[in-house]
Amino acid sequence: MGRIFSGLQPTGNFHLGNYLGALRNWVAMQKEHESFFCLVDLHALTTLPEPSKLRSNVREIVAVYLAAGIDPERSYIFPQSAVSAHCELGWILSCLTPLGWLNRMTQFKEKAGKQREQANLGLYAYPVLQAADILAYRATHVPVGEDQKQHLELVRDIAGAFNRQYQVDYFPLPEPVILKTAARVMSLRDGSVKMSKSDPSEYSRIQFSDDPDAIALKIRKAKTDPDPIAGDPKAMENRLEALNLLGIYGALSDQSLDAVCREFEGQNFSHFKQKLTELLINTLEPIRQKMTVFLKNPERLDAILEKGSQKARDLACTHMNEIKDIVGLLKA
Ligand code: AQP
Repeated sequence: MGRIFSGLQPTGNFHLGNYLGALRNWVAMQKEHESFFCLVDLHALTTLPEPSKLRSNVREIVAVYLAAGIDPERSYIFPQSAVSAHCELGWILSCLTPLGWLNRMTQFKEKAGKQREQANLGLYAYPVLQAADILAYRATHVPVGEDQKQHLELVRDIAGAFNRQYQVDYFPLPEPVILKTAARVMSLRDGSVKMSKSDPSEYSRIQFSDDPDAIALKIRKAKTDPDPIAGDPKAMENRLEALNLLGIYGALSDQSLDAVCREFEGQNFSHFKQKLTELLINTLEPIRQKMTVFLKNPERLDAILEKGSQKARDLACTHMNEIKDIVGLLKA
């Protein structure tokens, strides 16, 4: 049995990509691993959210976790900011991280875009704090979507740099767990960019807050093409939007893309979209309903966060004392 660490930013607009790429896998993995599921609110600060919105997003995300099937009796749910070890370790690791490694991070390049000079240091240093998030628990497995692959490779590099610098075998090199299906869910409007919270168009993503009518409308409006579905995905290589919808169907119905293409071979997208809408509603509507119930009981959500924070603090603090000893700092 290993130890899992993963997290979502409480930045609102939780979407199908977050669910299929990350959250759904956590639910499955929590049965076999000691699991720490964080709400990475310090990372969210890089977008300078409105304080009251950040606070309400934190509760909303706990409700998302619980409604999707994270079991608070089995797994620990807590806000990143409740455990000061993340920042402390972040500093120690930043002293071991060459700028060249950070300069290669494509997420920073994409998010900073042309405003690179105005981008904040937090956004640039984000992957080092992410390394600290994971290594503070000496986690062995990190279930994420494919867009996080490069950051996870960096975490392994930083863990290795620490072990080499101090001649210890302290940090395990955490394994990214990236599923084959729906590891990267694409925008419903443009199959060449990933579905994301910050896309200005709501029609680009299916959100957890969408009711069945909204889901049906978004799928109806989702971009496709006039050609019928081919029996072999290889024959659809350049039809990115079509492949994305078929991939979502496959992930939700636990089938390979090949199997989905065979099932709908020769049919047009209007029929397929109806089937996809049904499947999405059957999966997401029970989660949305449960979220509403959880959100009506904020005391319970706060108690779950408190319990998770206590456990996370205890473990991370034990590790921080060992880490301080290794690097030559006085223990607390
Ligand atoms: N489109 C996606 N397909 C599959 N997995 C995805 N993830 C995100 N988008 C997709 C996975 O969800 C987790 C992200 O958590 P986060 O809340 O820290 O990420 P984020 O960057 O705020 O989410 P977005 O939607 O990616 O936002 P923006 O608009 O900022 O780019 C991770 O495991 C990620 O892989």
